[in-house]
Amino acid sequence: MPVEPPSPPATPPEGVPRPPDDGQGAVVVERQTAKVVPPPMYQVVLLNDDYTPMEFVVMVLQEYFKRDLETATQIMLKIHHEGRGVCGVFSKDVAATKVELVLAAARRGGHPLQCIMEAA
Ligand code: TYC
Repeated sequence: MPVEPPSPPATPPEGVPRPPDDGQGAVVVERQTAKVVPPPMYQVVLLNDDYTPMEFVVMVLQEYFKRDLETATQIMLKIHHEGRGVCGVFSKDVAATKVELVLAAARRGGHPLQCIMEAA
């Protein structure tokens, strides 16, 4: 004999919110305003100086910001000519980690390269 699947409960189980009742036998579903706010984003910026080799900056952009050689070279030249340039935009934690990694690599290499993060 086939077994019938259990029918769903007539009322939602404990803890499950119910739609409001309008008192006239109709169920009113309220429109929810969007509550999900996107996380604040931060841009990681490299600053120009007179001593860090161009090749090192290009390597940083490739290694830590996953830029291809052509894009990395363009960004490096923009920094060289304009004083600063955006490497990428990230969540707060990721941006902070990138800054730490870039500064650590620069110090290991003996370069004065500066890297900062700022609200995007
Ligand atoms: N200005 C440097 C030079 O002439 C190159 C450089 C580019 C340094 C970008 C830092 O963020 C920088 N060697």
